[in-house]
Amino acid sequence: MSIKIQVLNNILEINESYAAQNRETFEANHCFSVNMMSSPGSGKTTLLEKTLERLDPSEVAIIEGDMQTTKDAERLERFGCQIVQISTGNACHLDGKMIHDAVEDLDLSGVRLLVIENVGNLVCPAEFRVGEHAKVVILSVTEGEDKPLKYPLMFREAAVCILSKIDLLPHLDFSLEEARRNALQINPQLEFFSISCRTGEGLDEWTDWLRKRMKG
Ligand SMILES: Nc1nc2c(ncn2[C@@H]2O[C@H](COP(=O)(O)OP(=O)(O)O)[C@@H](O)[C@H]2O)c(=O)[nH]1
Ligand SMILES: [Mg+2]
Repeated sequence: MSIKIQVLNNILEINESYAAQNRETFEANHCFSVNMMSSPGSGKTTLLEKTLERLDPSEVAIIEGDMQTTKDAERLERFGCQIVQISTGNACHLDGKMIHDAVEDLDLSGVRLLVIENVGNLVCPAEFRVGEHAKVVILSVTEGEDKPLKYPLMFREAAVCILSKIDLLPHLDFSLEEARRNALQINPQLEFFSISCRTGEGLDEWTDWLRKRMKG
């Protein structure tokens, strides 16, 4: 048992060292970095598409983490921004080294925003810092208000919680207020955006938040 714990500690220590190096690289390039995490299908790639419609794609780079396919990267190709795909195979999260290696394939000069789309999963991605400035968790209204309580680490680590697909609210019993209350119980500092990528509601507020952090 103690040997297992030692191994895990070493893995996390090595990860922290890569995360610190990554952060230095982001800082040196004046590049704000966000790590987007959620369950599969809560709308990460769709939100990225809508975000890229509103920002200058030449100032944005994307790292796409996916276990098997390159489908998300293909969806974003039309914007012309730099994209690196990480295929994690069986791994359920991105770690510091994967981001370190991906960043080597990017030219960050002139890039003001790096968005990392993590593997869809509300558990493991929260355990591995990758050097990002902010973790953003997306919770779609079809997932239930209780998820912040069931997956507390994810919501504790996040700086921002996006409540997505709010156009579906009329068809559901989901309470935005209860979801917010549950998330704040885990992390009182969380900032919220309620967004529909279908109607566009909330997208301006979200992209304004990003713009303020993209250094000149
Ligand atoms: N109604 C509705 N559907 C959405 C919204 N955002 C994403 N979707 C749909 O949800 C599904 C999963 O979206 P995707 O962006 O691939 O999720 P990801 O797996 O988190 O990257 C797709 O069918 C999207 O069209 C939204 O705001 N409203
Ligand atoms: Mg996706």
